[in-house]
Amino acid sequence: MAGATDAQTACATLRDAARLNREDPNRRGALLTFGSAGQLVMTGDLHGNLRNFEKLQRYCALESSPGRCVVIHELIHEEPEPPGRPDFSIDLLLRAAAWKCAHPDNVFVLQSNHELSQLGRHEISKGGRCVLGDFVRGVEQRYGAGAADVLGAVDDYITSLPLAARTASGIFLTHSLPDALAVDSFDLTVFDREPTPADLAPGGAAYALVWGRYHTAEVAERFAQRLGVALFIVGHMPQECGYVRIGRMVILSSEHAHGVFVPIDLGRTYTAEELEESIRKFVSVG
Ligand SMILES: [Mn+2]
Repeated sequence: MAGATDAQTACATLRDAARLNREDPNRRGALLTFGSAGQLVMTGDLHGNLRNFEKLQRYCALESSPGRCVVIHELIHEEPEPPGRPDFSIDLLLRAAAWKCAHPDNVFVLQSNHELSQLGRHEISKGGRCVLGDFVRGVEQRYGAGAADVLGAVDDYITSLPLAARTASGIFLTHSLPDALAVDSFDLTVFDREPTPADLAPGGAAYALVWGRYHTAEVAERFAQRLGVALFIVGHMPQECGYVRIGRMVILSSEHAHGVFVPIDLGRTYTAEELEESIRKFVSVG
């Protein structure tokens, strides 16, 4: 039975990870940058999937691979199985925060729309299910009377997340891209500053970035030109087969049995086709 001590440990882990997120040496404003040495592993949405997360940890083997970085995003809000049980994706959020604390120079987490919905308490209704309500029930089951403190530390942690990462080779990593109609007017200066509460709320640039959907190759092309990048790797739009490539953009899903990730050699450039060929399935990881 979880109790106050567990809640204290969880809060300390989340607050330590939040501090590390804010103080990342790779970070300027809301943007992480990676140089041209080593390898970077990028996932799609994880949505509480501990099985794929553990495979990712085994694949990355950060204890013995200090030159490898890993970027993950959208960790919370799983699909409870069987229906009706609480959402225990707080477990993955804590495991990822602990991974960040253990390997602060190797583990990076990006802002996502489910995290922002949790922060803003904007309920998401999914097939009649209350996504935030189920998450809170899961936190209450795990931490009992300490649940409110843990939820407060989760808010601090979510607020600390950077919005995007870019590599020296011109790959831009983000949860999603702005909607087609917002691409040309999108406020790029949001990447230069610590996201403000207004940036993170509906109508804000950070919010628009992580909520955008249904991008065409032409939209990705226009946003790539504005940013001066060659390729995008994103998540957000679920891919039953694990991934899809749309022009300069690769969309990854990491939350199910057909989930994928992509290891990138930071020392070389990629065509979109080469990036697609580098995608790996979690089922291939022992
Ligand atoms: Mn999303």
